[in-house]
Amino acid sequence: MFCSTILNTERVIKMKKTILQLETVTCPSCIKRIEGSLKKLSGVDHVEVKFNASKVEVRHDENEITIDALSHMITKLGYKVLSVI
Ligand SMILES: [Cu+2]
Repeated sequence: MFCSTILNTERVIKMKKTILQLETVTCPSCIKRIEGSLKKLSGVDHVEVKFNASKVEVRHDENEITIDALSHMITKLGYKVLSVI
C-alpha cells in the first residue's frame, strides 16, 4: 500500500505515527471499513492495519487531527480502542 500524497520536508516533520490497539478484529471487511473511514479524514496521510494483531497504524498531522479524534472515529464505527501506542 502506498499513499500518493506528495509531501514536502516541512510536512513530513509534522507527521506523527500513532498506533491504536483495538479489541480483536477478526473479519477482513471490518478492517477495510476502519481503514476506509480513517483515510477519508482530513489530516490523515496513511493508514495501515496489522490484521493479525488488531492494530491500526495511522500517519497523521496532529495539528489537523488528534489521536482522540482518530480514536473517536473508530469507536463510532463500533470498535473498541484498547490503547494508544
Ligand atoms: Cu466484519
